[in-house]
Amino acid sequence: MSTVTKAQRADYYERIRPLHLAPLWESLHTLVPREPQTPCVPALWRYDEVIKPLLMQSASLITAEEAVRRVLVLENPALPGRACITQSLYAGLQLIMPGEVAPSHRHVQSALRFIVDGRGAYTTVEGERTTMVPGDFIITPSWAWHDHGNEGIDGVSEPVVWLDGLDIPMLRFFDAGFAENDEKRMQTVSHPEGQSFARFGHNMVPVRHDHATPTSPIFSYPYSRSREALAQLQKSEVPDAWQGHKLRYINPLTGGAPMPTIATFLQLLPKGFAGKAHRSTDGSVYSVVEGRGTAHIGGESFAFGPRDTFVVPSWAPLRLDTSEEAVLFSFSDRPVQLAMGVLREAFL
Ligand code: 1HN
Repeated sequence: MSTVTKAQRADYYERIRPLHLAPLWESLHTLVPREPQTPCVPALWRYDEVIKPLLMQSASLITAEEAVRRVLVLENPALPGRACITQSLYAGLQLIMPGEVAPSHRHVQSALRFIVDGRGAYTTVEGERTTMVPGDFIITPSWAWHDHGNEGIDGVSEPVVWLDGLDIPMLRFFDAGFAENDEKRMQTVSHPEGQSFARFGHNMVPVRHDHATPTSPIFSYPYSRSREALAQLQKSEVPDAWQGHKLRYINPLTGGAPMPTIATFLQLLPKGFAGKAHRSTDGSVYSVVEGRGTAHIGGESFAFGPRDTFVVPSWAPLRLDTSEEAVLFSFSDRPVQLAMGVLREAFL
């Protein structure tokens, strides 16, 4: 075989290419790398200085109605044009102005909303309306009808912005996406606000509800409740050296993640926290709710403040420091990796 030349191999590759054949031995190492080799890079989007002014400009260019959803997509800088922030997740910042309506539709893709700025908008999911305030985490399950509006609250009428997180790249990967527009612009509200939270949001569930759904029956996890839990923990336990006080949101029917494809978390880092580095195979998107600090991701450092969004690629070491007490929301594709038995984490 030592007499075989590079040219002979190249000639062979040329001959098999038109037959839609490829030599595995040329790509084996990149197909199964020794450790994750993500094309994604870490990045941070500043809200107050960059995103907010640009979103407000978009409002003078297009209405929510015409746009259907007026969103600035947060694209991973290394994956332009692909509408993804990691290989598996989509993220965007959506604006709805007072009086606007984002019309009713449904799709197979699951969505989360994390309210970033402003109050008085609502989303209606399967006939139940939820008013949004900053820090609330809201779910739109797969194939659930949803429309959004902004009618104001307590006399306040202001632009409302939230972070959308969807499993769009996963559905694209499986070529399993369907979508449908509603005949009505807005759904008829058929359940009183707060009904799903009353049924499922208090560590109790209705006795005659016995089937576990893959998506949490709670549409809205209010910030006031989650924040209170973190405040109590801060008084009573030592913060984890890597992640501070970190809780995961659950589907109360299963104890698993609120959505089959996306896990969500809320964590409190005390003022002056200097976290140890950790990494995991689930790349994560973070939204800063309160406080300031620095996220050291791989070899880069990003100063963060309220309403900023940043992305941590798969397997990139993350170290969090704070100069003020900080609260961070985050989401990742962890439930999918857990179902596949491939999730790995390292606390360094
Ligand atoms: C969508 O339906 C929403 O309902 C937001 O607010 C973002 C991105 C891609 C496809 C559908 C929404 C979306 C989306």
